[in-house]
Amino acid sequence: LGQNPALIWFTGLSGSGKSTLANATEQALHGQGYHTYLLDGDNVRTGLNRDLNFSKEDRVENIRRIAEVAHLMMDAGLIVLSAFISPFRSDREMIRELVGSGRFLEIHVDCPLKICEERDVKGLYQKARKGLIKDFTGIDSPYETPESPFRVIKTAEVPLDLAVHQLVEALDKKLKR
Ligand code: GGZ
Repeated sequence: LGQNPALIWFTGLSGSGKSTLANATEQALHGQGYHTYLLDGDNVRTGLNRDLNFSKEDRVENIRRIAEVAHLMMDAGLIVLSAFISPFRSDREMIRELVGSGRFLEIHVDCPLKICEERDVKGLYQKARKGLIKDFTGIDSPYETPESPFRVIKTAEVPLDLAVHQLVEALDKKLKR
């Protein structure tokens, strides 16, 4: 199968469902014969970027390194997926320029803060509200909403299976040679 390298960039709040959506999308693409790799906090923030925290500076550096690694993987011919909050618009525009605007597929994983906070899967929002974690996105650190993403997925409204189906259909056209 001929594939056009691309970077499928999932951005959104903590708890918005980025990792879940990115994982399911990767599985679906893999099932269609695409060669993929998923970059996320589990394989990047624990290794390559374990020296970085959540200050503005460190988040910028986190995203810069991820973009460079993704770019290398694209050179190797892969469809790269990534799931990071990536809260700053300027960083996401930097990635778009680095990899080429036609190859950068920005997906806004859109879930209201209120719902992310109610779910609070890891209890981090509660800690942030108590001041036990500082610089928490959505609480005391900004999230800049994408202005013209490739797709917006409203994870509180659309079931995962349907979201993946719609996304893969839209992606397929861009990814095929
Ligand atoms: C935001 C934080 C923070 C702070 C720890 N702010 O829901 P999670 O737990 O699994 O995902 C969040 C993850 C965010 O890392 P990213 O590399 O995606 O962030 S960024 O793109 O902004 O560099 C959350 C956890 O790390 N976490 N402290 N202060 N999220």
